[in-house]
Amino acid sequence: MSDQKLAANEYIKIRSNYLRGTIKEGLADTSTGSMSEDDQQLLKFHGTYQQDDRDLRANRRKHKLDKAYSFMIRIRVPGGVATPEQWLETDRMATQFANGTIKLTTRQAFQFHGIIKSNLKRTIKEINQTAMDTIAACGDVNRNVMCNPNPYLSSVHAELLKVSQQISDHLTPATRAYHEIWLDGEKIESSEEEVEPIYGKTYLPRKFKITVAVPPSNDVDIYANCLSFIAIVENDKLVGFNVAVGGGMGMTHGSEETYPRLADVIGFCTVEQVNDVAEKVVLVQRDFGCRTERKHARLKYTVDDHGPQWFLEKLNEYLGYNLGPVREFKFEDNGDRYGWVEGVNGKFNLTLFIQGGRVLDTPSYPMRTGLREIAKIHDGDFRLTANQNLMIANVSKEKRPEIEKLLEQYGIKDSHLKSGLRLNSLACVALPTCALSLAEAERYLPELLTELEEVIEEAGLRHDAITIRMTGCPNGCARPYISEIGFVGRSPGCYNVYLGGGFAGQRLSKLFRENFPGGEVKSLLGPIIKHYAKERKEGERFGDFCIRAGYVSATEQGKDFHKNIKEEARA
Ligand code: SRM
Ligand code: SF4
Repeated sequence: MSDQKLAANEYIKIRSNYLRGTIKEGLADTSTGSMSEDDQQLLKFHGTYQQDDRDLRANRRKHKLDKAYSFMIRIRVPGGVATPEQWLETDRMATQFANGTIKLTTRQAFQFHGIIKSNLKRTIKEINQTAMDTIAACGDVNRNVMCNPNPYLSSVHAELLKVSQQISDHLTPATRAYHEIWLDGEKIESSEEEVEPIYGKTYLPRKFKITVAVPPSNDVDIYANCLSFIAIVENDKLVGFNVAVGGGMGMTHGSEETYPRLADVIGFCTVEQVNDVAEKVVLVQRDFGCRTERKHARLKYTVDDHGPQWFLEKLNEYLGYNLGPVREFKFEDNGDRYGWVEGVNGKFNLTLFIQGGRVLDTPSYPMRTGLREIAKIHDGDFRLTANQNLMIANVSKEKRPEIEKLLEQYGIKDSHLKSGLRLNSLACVALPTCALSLAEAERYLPELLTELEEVIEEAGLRHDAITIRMTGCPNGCARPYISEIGFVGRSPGCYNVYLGGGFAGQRLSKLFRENFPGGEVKSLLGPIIKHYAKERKEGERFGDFCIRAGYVSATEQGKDFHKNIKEEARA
C-alpha cells in the first residue's frame, strides 16, 4: 500500500470493528430518524441505505423541517430465485414496512423503499426469517451474484445456479456483526480477535460484482461486471467457464479519469475451480485495488492500470496454477425472452415485462395483487431477471391453466405485448429516493418511450428489439453505456444521449448529445430511427447502424469512451 492518505471510508472500516460501528446505538436513538455519517457508510454492508424523499426536500427546507429520512433495504437473491413463500412475505413487508412497492433491481434483487428507522431492525429480521438476507447486498464486498434466470431451459442451467449460490456463500462476509445487530445474535466474548478470512479488516477497496452466464444469452451483462464466469458447454455438458474480469459502468460527468469499461475475457477454469478463482480474484483486488481514491477503486481500474495480462499473471500466482486458454463462445443478446417457454423438465416458465422493475398496483393495472394471488397457488418459483423483469418459473402442467386465469383476471397476461423498444428498456430508480440522481429515470422513461413509439410505429419497427436504458446520473445503475440508446441524467430534465452500444452488451456506446432536453428527444432520434428502418442491412442492429451511418464512432474500450467527445457533441 502507498504512503498516501487512504480514502475516508478506509478509516471508517478500520474503526468499525468488523462493520459494527455504533449502528446498535444509533438504532436505539429515537431522537432522530437518521444515523451518524460513519454508520451510514457501514449500514451499506448490512444492505441498507439512508435516504430522504427528494420530492419533499424543498418544502421541508422552507418550513425549517429536517429531511424526510427513510431507508432503502436491498434483499440478496443469489441467481434471482425466490420461492412463492418468499414472494408472499416480500409482498407483505412492502405494505407493512415500505412504500407499498417492490423494486426488482438490475442485479436480480428485491428492494424496499421508505422504511423508517424505527422499523429497520424489524424488517431486516423478518427478511431473514424468510431465509433471505441483506448482508453484503451493498458495501465494499461481493454483492448479489447474478445468474441467467432460466435454469429449466437446459440441464446446465441448474448447475449454474448452484455455482452462483456457492460463490455467493463463499464470499459472504464472516463477521458476526450482522447477527448481533439485526438478529439478536449473542455477542461472543472472546480474547481472540475476530477474523474475516477472505476480506480482512478493511474489506475490499470498493463494491465487487459477479455474474454467471450461459451463452448465447448475456442477460446478466457480463461485460459490466467485475468478474464473470461464462459457461462453456460441450455435448450438453458443462465443461467449465471462461473467466472475465474488469467490467464496470460508473463514471462522473466531466471527469475523463473515470469511465465505463468492458470486462476482458482472460482465461478458462473448470467447474471445480470456480470458488477458488472467485476468491483469488477478490484477493488480488483486495491487495492491489486503489484505497486512496474511491473513484479509482473498482476492479476495472486495477485491471486497466496494470493491464489484463498482468492481472492474469497475478491471478495465476495467487491460484498456484494457470488458467487455461479462453474457449470459444458467442453472445447474441442481453435481453429477456418473454412469454411462455417449456423447460427441459417439462415445466413451464413465463417471463413478464415489469416496467422499471417496479411491482405495484395502480387502479388500471393491479399487477402486485395479481402476482400475490399467483404466489398463493404457484408450485414452482419466481425468478428475477437482470433486466428488472419477472419469471413465473417451473409451473406444472396442472397449475398452468389456473395461473393463466389469474393473469387474465388481473390484466397481466399481455404484459409483454409491447414494442420491442419498450421490452428492451431499463431505468434505474433515480428520483425521488436516490440521493445521487441529477434527473428522473424510472418515473420518466415510460413517457419518453410512448413518444418514441410513435416514430417506431411509423417506421414499422414495432417488433424490432432495440436496447434503450436511462439512468438519473452517470453511475450507470441500468448499465446505459452498453445499450444501443442510452440516456444519462445531467441536470433536471436533461440527459447525455449515447448511441452505438452493442446489442449483446459487448460494445460501449459513445456520447451523441450532451445535456439534451428530454422533451426534444423524439425530434432528435426520430430521423435516425427512420433512417435505420430505411437503410439497415439484413439483420443489422440499431447500435451497429448508428456507427456505420456515422452518427457516432465506435468505442473500443474504457479510456476511449471520452475520446472525441467534444467533436461529436458538436456534430
Ligand atoms: Fe447502483 C449507487 C441503485 C445496480 C453502479 N445504486 C446506487 C445507489 C445505492 C445510490 C447511492 O449510493 O446512494 C442507488 C439506490 C437508489 C435507490 O433509491 O434505490 C443505486 N443500483 C441501483 C439499482 C437499484 C438500480 C435499479 O433501478 O435496479 C440496482 C441495484 C442492484 C442490486 O440489486 O445490487 C443498481 N449500480 C447498479 C449497476 C448495474 C449492475 O450492477 O449490473 C451499476 C453499474 C455497474 C457497476 O457497478 O459498475 C451500478 N450504483 C452504481 C454506482 C457507481 C459505482 C462506480 O463504480 O462508480 C453507484 C455510486 C457509488 O457506488 O458510489 C451506485
Ligand atoms: Fe441513482 Fe444514479 Fe444509480 Fe440512477 S444511476 S439509481 S440516479 S446512483
